[in-house]
Amino acid sequence: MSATATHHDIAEEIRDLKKKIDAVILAHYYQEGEIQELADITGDSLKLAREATKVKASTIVFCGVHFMAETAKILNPEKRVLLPDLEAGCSLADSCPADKLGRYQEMLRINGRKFQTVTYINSTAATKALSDWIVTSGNAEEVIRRVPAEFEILFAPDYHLGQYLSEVTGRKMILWNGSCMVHEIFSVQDLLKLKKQKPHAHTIAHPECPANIREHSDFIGGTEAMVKYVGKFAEPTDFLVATEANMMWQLQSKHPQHRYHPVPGVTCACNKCPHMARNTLEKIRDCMVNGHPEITWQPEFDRAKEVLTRSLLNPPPVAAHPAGD
Ligand code: CIZ
Repeated sequence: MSATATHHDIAEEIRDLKKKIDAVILAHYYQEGEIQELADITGDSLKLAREATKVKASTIVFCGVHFMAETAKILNPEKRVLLPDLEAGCSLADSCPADKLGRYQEMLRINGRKFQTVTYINSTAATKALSDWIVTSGNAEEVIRRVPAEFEILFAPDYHLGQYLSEVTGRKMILWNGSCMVHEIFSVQDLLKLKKQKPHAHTIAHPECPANIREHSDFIGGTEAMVKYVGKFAEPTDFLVATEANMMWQLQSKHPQHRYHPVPGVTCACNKCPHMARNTLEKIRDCMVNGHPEITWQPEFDRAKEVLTRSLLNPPPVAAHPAGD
């Protein structure tokens, strides 16, 4: 293929490669639209982790960031998992290295605190391996309610998500001081300006947003919950959206009757995750041709697998109705 191959040509190459190497493409909602369009499955971390366990193909090409591809590998050790750019990281995962978390847990134990560690999926496998539970924005409330009441909760690494979960579940939490570089920078002044310009618009915000954005929102939820929420509006409606800007593509494609307006950041109006942006069509094609970068099994994956399986794949059974009901 020549250096001047268009995106259309590369997309065609990728479609051919999927058959040739027996691969499926999983893409997060924060990927560029052209990548989501090519994917066999799109979703948030929870949906993608669950769907990865149902994949029949021998190779998963994961278009997302490192911790997501790592999760797919951990839950499917027998599959080959390719990540187009190994450097696609996460500011939240970086904020909570396993050694630092381990030292903090040790300090709490020495001080006689009885706690369980609940960790956001945006974390490394080594950090997950030190945790009792893993949550995503899609199942966090449900998992928090599974933590026995006699334990305090150490919530890592997202301070804002932890604060939000503490508010909605009433559980006191010891909060790690991490944040997402994208959700952290929404400008409340610009949101208020936008709300004045569009007084009938509904504001939907991700729980990774700081409290000053959440308190001006009509709905707070992860990306999957946002898709469901806007789908309940039959009439064309304006939505002000406070999450990664590529989510607009997914909302537009599922519910095109509405109008979506990204809430601007303090320094720019785009709010795109620079890590997600590392994956490009060219890199997707190249990883399928070359068979790398590949996520390979690491010693900490065994323990991370136990926690991930319990937290994401084995929700508690729905309470049975008493006999005679
Ligand atoms: O759960 C995820 O995938 C993240 C990181 C955000 C969201 O709500 O989709």
